[in-house]
Amino acid sequence: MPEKVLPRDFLWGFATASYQIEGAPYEDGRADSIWDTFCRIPGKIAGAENGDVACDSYHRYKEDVALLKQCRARAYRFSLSWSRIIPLGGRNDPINEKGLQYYIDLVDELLKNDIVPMVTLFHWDLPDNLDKRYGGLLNKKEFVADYEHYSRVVFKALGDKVKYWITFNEPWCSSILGYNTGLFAPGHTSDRSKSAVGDSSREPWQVGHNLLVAHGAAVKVYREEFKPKQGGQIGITLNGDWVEPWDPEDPADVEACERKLEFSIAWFSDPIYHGDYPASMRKQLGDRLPKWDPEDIALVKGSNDFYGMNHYCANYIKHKNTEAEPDDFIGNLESLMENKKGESIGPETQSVWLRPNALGFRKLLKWISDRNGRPTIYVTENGTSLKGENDMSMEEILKDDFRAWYFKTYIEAMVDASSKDNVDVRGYMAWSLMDNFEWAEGYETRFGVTYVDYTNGQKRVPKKSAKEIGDYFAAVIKD
Ligand code: GBH
Repeated sequence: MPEKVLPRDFLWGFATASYQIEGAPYEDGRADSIWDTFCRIPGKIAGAENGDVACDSYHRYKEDVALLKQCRARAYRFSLSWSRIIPLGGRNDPINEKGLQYYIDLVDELLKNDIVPMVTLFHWDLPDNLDKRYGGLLNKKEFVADYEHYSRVVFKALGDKVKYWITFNEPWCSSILGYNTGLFAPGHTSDRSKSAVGDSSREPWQVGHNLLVAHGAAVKVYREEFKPKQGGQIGITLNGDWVEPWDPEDPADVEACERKLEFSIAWFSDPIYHGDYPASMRKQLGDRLPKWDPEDIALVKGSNDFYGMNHYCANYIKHKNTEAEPDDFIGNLESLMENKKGESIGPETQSVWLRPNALGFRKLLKWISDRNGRPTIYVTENGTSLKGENDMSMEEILKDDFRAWYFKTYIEAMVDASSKDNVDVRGYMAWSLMDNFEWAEGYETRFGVTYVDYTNGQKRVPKKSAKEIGDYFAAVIKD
């Protein structure tokens, strides 16, 4: 490992999300989220699974905290289930004190163990009632007002104890997977064999816009009503993969790489750091990309105290010579696993989209830092699945050398970005503390550093990577 170069207070730990771990969907007054209802539609989730039990963290949160402690984690990033706190979701709907109490108890348990809570307000599980009532994320006026109210309820209840807030996890996924491909809840798409409703060419761009405005509105609430007393930080978490040209000699492939980063990352970060969408998106999408109202962009521009970065992998990018299809969302290009020479971007994993390439992490950290004026970055997710893990013996599962290697090389890449590329990275949350409900892939794909035995009372057993990640950080954080 490299030298001890990360700041003494570097915040590292593990991440999870409410619907992926909690279970207990009907307990203590919780109502459905769009993921509960989406899972009931036949064919949407591998193995017809759902989050009804998941890791049972609603009942086992003390075990989760004990695990974190055992791993020497300094922080824990988790998300709140909005429909546990305000079951019907809206600003005039009742608040469910029991649901709120669960999170107060979890935060107290973390603090008792000297673990810093980092809270995501929204990790995709919108109260289903809001989708039914007014179209959920598609309805800017209603959604923004309801999200603003929900965020205020949460800041008020938890803000004395929580100093790191993330408004939205990966708005790209809510927009594109929820409203273009239909792979994620609420499953809208133009493909009528998959969904009766949806317009893949327009809805995702409106949803992304609405999420940005809602983010800005919640940040305003926090900064005006809570931050002066509570003194925390707030930001949004964006996903993004690194890109390499399919043919580095072809300027069109090099240009396509930049366009891919703009369509997937700068779509959200440019309005926040620069006050408008990237020109490449405006050019391809025309009036399907919403225009900024002055009041809305005033909320959004400058709204990040930090940049939350989720990152997993890289791809080769090849330009296209044809005109963009109306449903295209990546910038009219091909995203590939192999380059012109037939070299793979990285080894295969259980996730078709994920091939590790640690140098890409270093490069993307620098790209984000350079484009946005050197923001403070917290890496809020990074991790990998492992090919065939679900079918391995217990012994093999617990000896997850591939995952340990992934973390080691990615942490080294981050250290290089920090010490050699002048990137201001101050935290890192590994995905995930434990195996959990992997959305449309059900329980087939495991991302945990802890094995969860779904057939045996959700028993948790730390894998090798759970033990080693703490060693990697001990080697690179200053004493
Ligand atoms: C994270 O997203 C999520 O925040 C987390 O909840 C999840 O468990 C974790 O990844 C592991 O998957 O299927 O070809 O349409 C990571 C970013 C972006 C990765 C969308 C998967 C889908 C590609 N994700 N991508 S595809």
